[in-house]
Amino acid sequence: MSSTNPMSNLIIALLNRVAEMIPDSLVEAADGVIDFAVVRLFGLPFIVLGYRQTGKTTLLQWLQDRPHLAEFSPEPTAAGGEAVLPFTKRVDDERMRLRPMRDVGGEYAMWETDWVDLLKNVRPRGIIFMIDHDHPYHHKDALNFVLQMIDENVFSTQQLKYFMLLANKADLWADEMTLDELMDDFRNETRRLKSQSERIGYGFSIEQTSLVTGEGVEEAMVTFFNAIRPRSAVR
Ligand SMILES: Nc1nc2c(ncn2[C@@H]2O[C@H](COP(=O)(O)OP(=O)(O)O)[C@@H](O)[C@H]2O)c(=O)[nH]1
Ligand SMILES: [Mg+2]
Repeated sequence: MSSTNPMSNLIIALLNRVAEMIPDSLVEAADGVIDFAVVRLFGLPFIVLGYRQTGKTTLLQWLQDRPHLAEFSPEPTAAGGEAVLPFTKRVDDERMRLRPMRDVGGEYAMWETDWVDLLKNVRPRGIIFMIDHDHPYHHKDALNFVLQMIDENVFSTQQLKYFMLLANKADLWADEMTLDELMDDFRNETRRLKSQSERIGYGFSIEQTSLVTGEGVEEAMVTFFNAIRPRSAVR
């Protein structure tokens, strides 16, 4: 379309004039409404990461209300991961549409590929990072990788509102130690997480869960999804 067309020129001039008249506060409110509408339509974007065998697949099953059997023992998630379609979940008495996109594996070889791709594709509003009581050095590596990945992918983490670390499998360790004792191995990483959250401006918390007994899971998910949902500016 040629911009020398007098009608187009008039329309453009009018639109520019209207744009000038809209106060910034209204533009911000409109951003809020757009976020809200996009999430309603496409689902709340979040990702689940963590070293292998920490319960990522089990958590995604739990969220999808797949009945959790005691003997439920998913196969290790293969390279590339598995697609997870958006689904609706009742959280805190509200129906929320959730979009985790993929269930990825936790092997070292998958971090640079599947984890980075997932971050870029989802542009998550929240990250759930899972650990358990075994092999703390692997979880430390994985957590450091994720914190580094957040720093290196500014565009993909623009919407990040919350980082939740789940110390899972509490049924296997909580009798022997407290959450603080478990997290003792992660002092440097916790400090790094805290300082990054302050620098970039996202919230974070560390929660104890067991996907086998259900301990702490519902509460953690309510906190997480409430922290990352956009709120409509209009009521
Ligand atoms: N005891 C115990 N086992 C769990 C818990 N959560 C998951 N598991 C088991 O740990 C194994 C690995 O879980 P999975 O979800 O496949 O981990 P992923 O590799 O991170 O996806 C499976 O056998 C699960 O049944 C938990 O809270 N407690
Ligand atoms: Mg898995």
